[in-house]
Amino acid sequence: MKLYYDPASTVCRPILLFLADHDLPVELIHVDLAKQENRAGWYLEINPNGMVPALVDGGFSLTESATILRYFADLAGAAAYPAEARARAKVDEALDWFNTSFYRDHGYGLVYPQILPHYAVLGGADRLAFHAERAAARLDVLDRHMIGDRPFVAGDSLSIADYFGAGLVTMGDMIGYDLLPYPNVRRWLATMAVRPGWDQANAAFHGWRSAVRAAA
Ligand SMILES: N[C@@H](CCC(=O)N[C@@H](CS)C(=O)NCC(=O)O)C(=O)O
Repeated sequence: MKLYYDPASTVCRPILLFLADHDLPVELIHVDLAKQENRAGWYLEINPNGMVPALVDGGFSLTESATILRYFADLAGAAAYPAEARARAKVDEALDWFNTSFYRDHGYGLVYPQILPHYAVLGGADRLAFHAERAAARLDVLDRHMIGDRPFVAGDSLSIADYFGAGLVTMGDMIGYDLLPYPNVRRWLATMAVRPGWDQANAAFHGWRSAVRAAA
């Protein structure tokens, strides 16, 4: 299987962390977003959205990071994507929440317009303030309702929603997002950050983060 990815991508980092924990025969192929390789003709034939990640497994292909995570988890028979219907539905609920409600306001509404030139058009003080307020409300839901006094976002066990959500929430590091008001989120992220594959899976992101901070 070939996974087309960029190591700094918000939605690729969770897959890299999952692969660090699960033994799957995946060949990693770097599609360098900084060089706009995602817009090259050869890549658009693989993913016409011009985005990473994309998976090609023989004649079968998948786009959408959360779907790839689910597929990998099924292939690995991972406990991180439980088979029991209600447990699985709670994981799916958290994945969908991160990918829609949270990502829209925190990622596309707040962080990306401040650090990615091609999203700057979504910036402006009013828009940023609008999304900042909504992102804070989402984080409050994550902190008090999804995590609460539990260790993970979809129950008592590590799930692919934790892999996914940790990638999205840490995107806020790029703009120095203050997680102080969200103690359960900080505790949860600390749990994820000691996973053996964390540093490697996030190395490119941390390099990018240092560069953004140095330029600020
Ligand atoms: N819904 C897609 C979104 C993928 C996505 O946003 N990928 C970003 C990197 S984090 C990308 O490739 N951006 C390229 C661009 O916007 O030109 C998924 O979850 O896979």
